[in-house]
Amino acid sequence: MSVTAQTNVWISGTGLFTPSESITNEELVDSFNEYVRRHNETHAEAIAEGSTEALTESSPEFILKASGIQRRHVVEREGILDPDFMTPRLEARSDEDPSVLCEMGLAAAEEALEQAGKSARDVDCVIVACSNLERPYPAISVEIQSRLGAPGFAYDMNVACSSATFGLQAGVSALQSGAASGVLVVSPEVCTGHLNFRDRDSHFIFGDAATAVFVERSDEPPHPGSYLVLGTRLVTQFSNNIRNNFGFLNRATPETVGSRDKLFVQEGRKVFKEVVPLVVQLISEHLDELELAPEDLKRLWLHQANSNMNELIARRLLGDAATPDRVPTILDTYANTSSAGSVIAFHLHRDDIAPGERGILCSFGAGYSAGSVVVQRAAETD
Ligand code: CO8
Repeated sequence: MSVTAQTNVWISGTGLFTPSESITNEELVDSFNEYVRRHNETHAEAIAEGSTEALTESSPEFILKASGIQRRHVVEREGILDPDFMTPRLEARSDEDPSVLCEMGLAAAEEALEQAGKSARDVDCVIVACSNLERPYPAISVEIQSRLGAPGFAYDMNVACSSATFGLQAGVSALQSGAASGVLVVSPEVCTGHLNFRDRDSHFIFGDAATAVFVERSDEPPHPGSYLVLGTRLVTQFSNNIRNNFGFLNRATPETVGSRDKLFVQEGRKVFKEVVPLVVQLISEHLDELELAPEDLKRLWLHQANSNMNELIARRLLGDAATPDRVPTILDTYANTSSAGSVIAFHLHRDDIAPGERGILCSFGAGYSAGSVVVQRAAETD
């Protein structure tokens, strides 16, 4: 499904919240390997008998080579690095305090509004679009709306790693239909809360961050740094290769509570193989529809899951012209922040785009789901 902009809709501000704490690959692997040593020592007899398998250590060299990740920002590092706990440890909050996602999202939202030169009065729709919501209700978006003091309406949505681009499409549609005049799409991601730090295959993949994008309707560019949305396009295709079975029905089958599938699990190789062609097809079809060619894109702000995956996507689209500056990487320092990834790349790597030049935000992940948003920097004469 795609929407080609008929009314001018602009991205006029973006914001990023980065947690102050971070973990290097070496620190993460030290903690994981200590867990492995303890596990193998405790189960030495069963391992010797062959009734239990010994766990294998992780390595920082593998992580960097397989993913491009060097470190990740996290909401809380001590709990993650404690081999007895291996989960972020957060203090309980009262219902009167802002929730964790609200606090992170609010920080990003305030920066996006400041960049756009707008206040909360200019926002009449808040969409929280992210992979895992802290609670079912009340919606985090309504909490953010209330704390900002914005009128209008708000709702939460989840399309895993593609949440932000799906949220942008919803925002653009609301602006074009007249349902809203200023939309904040907020993506707070505490990926470490649903990552199994005891799983060697995936313990290194994710980090935490929050982003916000302000979109508005206007005949003229709101300011010279604004980006006109030329079109959005979405696609989904069911797959069990990335899955998390945590949910409210777990308590109805208590014998399954706490099992491995109640956190993030994936078949990483299959995801790599199947998602690359899906994304290349999505971008190619979207560009065709807009009568553009890959060469017309100055920058590809891609989802940040794996640097090898992004290189391959870029090479299939651009050939030898797929240089690192054209396809920026932020996952070396942020790791995979799910829906926030492509927006972080856009937030940090767009100042050198010249007036009138174009680029694409593209996300992809569980579902499978993929979304693209083609944008053009305001021309000088606009
Ligand atoms: N240390 C050392 N060696 C290791 C480790 C490790 N930690 N892990 C695996 N190995 C070994 C394996 O045992 C294997 O050894 P052998 O060859 O002897 O069998 C070898 O390394 C190769 O293993 P893999 O085939 O698994 O390694 P890959 O090269 O495929 O790399 C990746 C693994 C990095 C996971 C890669 O497959 C990948 O990035 N795939 C794409 C994944 C992707 O894009 N997923 C999207 C998920 S994000 C999303 O949709 C959002 C979900 C919601 C957010 C969830 C938040 C928690």
